[in-house]
Formats: sequence, structure tokens, C-alpha cells
Amino acid sequence: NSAYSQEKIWNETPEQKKERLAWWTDARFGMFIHWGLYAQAARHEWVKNRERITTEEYQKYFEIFNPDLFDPADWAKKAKAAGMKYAVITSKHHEGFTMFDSKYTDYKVTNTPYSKDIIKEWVDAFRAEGLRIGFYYSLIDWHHPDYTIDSRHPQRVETKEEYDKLNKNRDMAVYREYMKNQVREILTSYGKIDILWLDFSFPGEFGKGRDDWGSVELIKMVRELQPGIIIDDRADLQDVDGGWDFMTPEQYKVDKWPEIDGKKIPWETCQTFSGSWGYYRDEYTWKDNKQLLGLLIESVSKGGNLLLNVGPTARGVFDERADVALEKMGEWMKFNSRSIYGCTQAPNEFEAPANSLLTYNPETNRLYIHLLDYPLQKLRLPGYKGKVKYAQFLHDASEIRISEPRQHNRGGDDHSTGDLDLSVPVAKPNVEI
Ligand code: FUL
Repeated sequence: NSAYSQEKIWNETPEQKKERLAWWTDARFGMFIHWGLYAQAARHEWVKNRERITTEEYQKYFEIFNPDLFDPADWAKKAKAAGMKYAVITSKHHEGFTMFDSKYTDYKVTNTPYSKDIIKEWVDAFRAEGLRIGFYYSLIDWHHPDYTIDSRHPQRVETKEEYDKLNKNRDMAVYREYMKNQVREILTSYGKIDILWLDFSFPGEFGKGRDDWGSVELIKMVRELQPGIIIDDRADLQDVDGGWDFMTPEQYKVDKWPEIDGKKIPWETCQTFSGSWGYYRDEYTWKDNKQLLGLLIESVSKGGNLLLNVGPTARGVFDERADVALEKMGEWMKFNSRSIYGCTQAPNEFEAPANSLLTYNPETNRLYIHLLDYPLQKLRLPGYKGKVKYAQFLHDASEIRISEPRQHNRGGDDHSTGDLDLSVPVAKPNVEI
């Protein structure tokens, strides 16, 4: 089975890989954008599957798609102001509709009333703002006539008999070729692309092999077309050094920096503001600012990135709730981004004080203590004696005074505990966290 071969499809030393990923590991914070026809249903990007909508019924969304307020320059400004350094957009989601002008299908944005290549407009605007750019591309395709109908398809096949019957005239080899052609298109039509975010390959059903995706061939092609690109782990390739680049924990927090065979693996958690990736009008379970900043800080404290998702409306604007959240994050980043960019997990010798998270910049040797709950006055740093030259409050660069708690013995002598105490400012700054 070729997809599970150990063949190295990409030869580079660990140092070269580190170098290739350096901008991304420094950046730490990016924007995910889920946008497609499903924004019009406004009830989750899986709506076609969830509500078992047939391709004929879904056609209405294609016929009226026309985001008249789409202004990618405005999106890019907002991403940048929030402190994000890169962005990844859905070039095609599971519904199969392409947001770019593909030669290989009619089911594309340039055939809707909008008629322009959204990906092109988006790339130009985000680049102009100095942001790195990435494409999400769905391996799953609920529109293509040769894509295998399985239990994750809107038709939800449950038995082998049904599966065989419905797929009799479907040929995954044809779809594979189509997919490869489209991935080639997005990687050759818009200049240098920084990230490819494939989504997602899963075990084949009813005896079909997992290599339906032709992942090895696909990734080989991607590496040839864009040697500097960074690729996620969702294309069924086993070898992290020769194939993919980073892990993608989705909607959950890792408890520690993920490892494979004792080696720490680059990772990025992708998260939504609410419970949906695509615009969902009537969804109200939005994370608050403290949770969002917590996600960012905690990711960095474990050596990872945060890709925070926005689902624009069908008119082409961000949900107001997203606008507000991004703005607030930007306020915090203005004062605190130094504790995020270029930072990573702190060396083991530093223990995080109660209710705090540590981030660390290995270049400057600075340790950042993020207080999740503001202490009354003193913050005890366990075992930090001899390791700290100076402490300052990041918000205003004011000095934080350090003292050494003493322990009194019954005999009357005084000795050091090895801990340090910081005198934290009385008032918490008016910028969340
Ligand atoms: C998942 C997809 O099924 C979701 O719709 C979303 O795109 C998320 C990032 O990945 O696997």
C-alpha cells in the first residue's frame, strides 16, 4: 500500500526542515478562513451532509452566490491588526465548489453571479498586507461524480451492498487525477504559496484501500512545485520527515507538546470562535476573549501555533462577533506579542507558578509568565533563585521588584528557600487577559 510506505518523498536534514519552518514557528498565530457556498445556508459547512441535501437541491446556492461586500483588503487588515502573521483559506471544501477559477470543473466561483476568482483577489490582498498565505484543499468531495460515496458522504452509505451498488460507476482513479490537477492549479497560479492544508484522508471503507487518495504522488508533486511549502498531516502519510510537516489538533488542546518516537513535532491547533467553521448565523456558543487568548498562550507554551477561524457571511464580511473578538486580541497583542512571536515552551528548569503559563524566547533568553488569574500582590516563583537577572511588567516595561522569601528556623537562623517573590502591580492593566 503506497500511502503507507516508508519511502522518503522529501529529502532534507532536520536542520533544513527547521529552517524551512522557521517563519511559521516564529509566527505562532494565523487566521483560518472557511468560506464557500455553505455560508449561504448559514448553518455549518457540513450542512449538505448533515441535512442530506442532494446535489440538485444544493444547486440553488451555486446559482445565487454573490458576495457583494467582499473586501479582502479589509479582511487582511483585520487579521494583521489582531496580530496574525499568516492566513489559510478554503480553496475547496467538502462540498466540492472551488473558490478559484479551475480548468477542471464548471462548479467554480467564476461561474456564479460573482464571477471573479476569489482566491486571486484574496491572495493579492493578504500578500499586500505582508501576511503569509496558505490554501486549504479538501480531499473529500461531495460533488464530484467519481468520488466514492461512503458513510461521510451526504448519502451516508451504511452497508457493503449499498456501497458497492452506489459506487459501481464511480472511479476514484478519475477523482484522484482531478484532485491532483486542481492542487497543481492552486500551486501554480498564484505565485509562492506558504502552506498547504489538505483535509482529510481517512481509512477506506468496505475493503477499499486507504491509498485512494494517492497521497504519495500528490505530496511529491506539491514538493516539486513549491519546495518551500509547509504541509499539514492530513494526507495519510506516515513519515513526518519525508512527507508532512505539522500536526493539526482540531478543536482540542494538547496536554503537552506532541512527540513521535521521542521527537517533538511541530503542531498547530485549529479552533473556531463558535462551534462551526463556516458562517453559522444562529450559533451563540462563542468563546470569550479570555478563552481565545488562553488558547493562543497555551499553544505557544507547549511549542505550538494557533490557527483561529473566521467564517465570513455570504455577503463577504466577517461576523460582527468575530470582528470584536479580533480587535480585542489585537489590543492584547499590541502590548504582549513579544511573549508570543518567536517564543516556545520554557526550559524544564522553570516551573510555572500557580495559575500561570510560561512562554520563552530562546533567542533573547526571556521567560514570560502569563498570569491567568491576577494575584493580590506577590507571585512566588518556585526554585528560581539564581536564574533571574531582571523582571519587568511586559505591559509598560515597569520594573517588577524581586525579593527572596526567607525561612525562619526555630534556632533563629534565617535561610533561603531557593524561591523568589515578585511584587506584581496592584492593578491589572485594562487590557484583557
Ligand atoms: C475538518 C472538516 O471536516 C471541517 O469542516 C473543517 O474544515 C476542519 C478544519 O477540518 O476535518
